Amino acid sequence: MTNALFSFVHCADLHLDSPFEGVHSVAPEIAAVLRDATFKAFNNVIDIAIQRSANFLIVAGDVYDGADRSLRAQLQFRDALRRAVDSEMQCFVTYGNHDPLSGWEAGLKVPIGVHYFSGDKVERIAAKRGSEVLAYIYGISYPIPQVKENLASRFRSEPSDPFSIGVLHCNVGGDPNHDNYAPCTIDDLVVCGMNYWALGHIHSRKVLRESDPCVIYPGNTQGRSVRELGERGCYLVRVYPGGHIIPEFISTDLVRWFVEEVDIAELSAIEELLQKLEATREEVRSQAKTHGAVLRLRLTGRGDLHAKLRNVNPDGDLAKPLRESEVARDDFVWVESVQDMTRPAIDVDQRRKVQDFVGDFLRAAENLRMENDTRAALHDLITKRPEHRLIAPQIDQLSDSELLEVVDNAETLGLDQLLRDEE
Ligand SMILES: [Mn+2]
Repeated sequence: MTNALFSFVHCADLHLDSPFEGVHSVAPEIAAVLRDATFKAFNNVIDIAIQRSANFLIVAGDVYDGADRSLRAQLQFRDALRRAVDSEMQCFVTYGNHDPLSGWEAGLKVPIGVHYFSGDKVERIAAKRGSEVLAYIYGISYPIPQVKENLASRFRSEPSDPFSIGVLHCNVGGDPNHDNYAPCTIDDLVVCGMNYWALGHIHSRKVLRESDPCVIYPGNTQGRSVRELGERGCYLVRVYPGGHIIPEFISTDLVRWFVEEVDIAELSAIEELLQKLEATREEVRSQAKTHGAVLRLRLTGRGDLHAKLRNVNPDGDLAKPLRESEVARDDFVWVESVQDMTRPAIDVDQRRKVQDFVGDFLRAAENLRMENDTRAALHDLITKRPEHRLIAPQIDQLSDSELLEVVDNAETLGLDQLLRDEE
């Protein structure tokens, strides 16, 4: 194959210095690894760019986790960019909803060779090798956190560009899992005349379009919660004669998140469960390869063990033994939590048909689930109770599916109590 004309690295959503969500009672040694993970991930991006001799680097927004960017994050970001420009690599940076221009800046000197896009208008900057222009980079930063305008419509490439790249932090196609900032459609991006769109904002990587133009969300460089599973990284994009583009994903993360389900159906003793959890932990260790891992374990299924788990503290009795001896390892698997979602061994559908008090209880729960508006029905039921005043605000915050989960859990809990009395 012919050599690439040039190449660049595209990353986004570094969220420097952001805390790992939901990791409680964590050993200090592991906490230190987690605290540094976002920084080291970005340093991995720079290492990759240098080792692969990329000509320039693009960061498509959300460099920082909060508008009150920590000084530590600003210093580390600046130092990492300096390493890039010392290797003769230009850097192009936009800010997104997490780190808009209205946020706090320490006023650090910007290394020569780094360009921050302004928030007023789309700027057009040349990416060069010596005096040769390789591409023009178009970009705009968020002046404020919540940009509702379709910023894509402001981009237009110049016909004389050898290659055009748009850099934008935006929500393409109204992804409901992310705030709908700078909303646009894929067609809005196609008409701008770019060869490549370096996007940011959506944390799961996605190639939205392979060519004419190539449109990519690289995802974030380090997963930070149970919602951000699996490997995370950046794209090395090689451009060939004729504008042919080959993007290569390269992982940059230090620590990976996993969620594993463990079915209790075949298990009869807590001892067996512990063995199965340990085996699951070891599977995750081999999947994570040499990376650290954070693991959420979900106990699922129906079985006799469900009743035995009533007397078990998931964190103290199950998670804690699994965490022992993890601290000293580079390839640690830190069990974040063990969640008990098991159900009793009985056939609930059959039990619901029996004409007794337990049957009445199960039918009432089922009726509630089958209501056209479960939320309103639940509301009617509990407004008459004195504790309603305390729990009403929390109930209002639950999504419909979370509310149904609450009803399911309440049914299981009630059934456990009633069956215990029957035993
Ligand atoms: Mn982000």
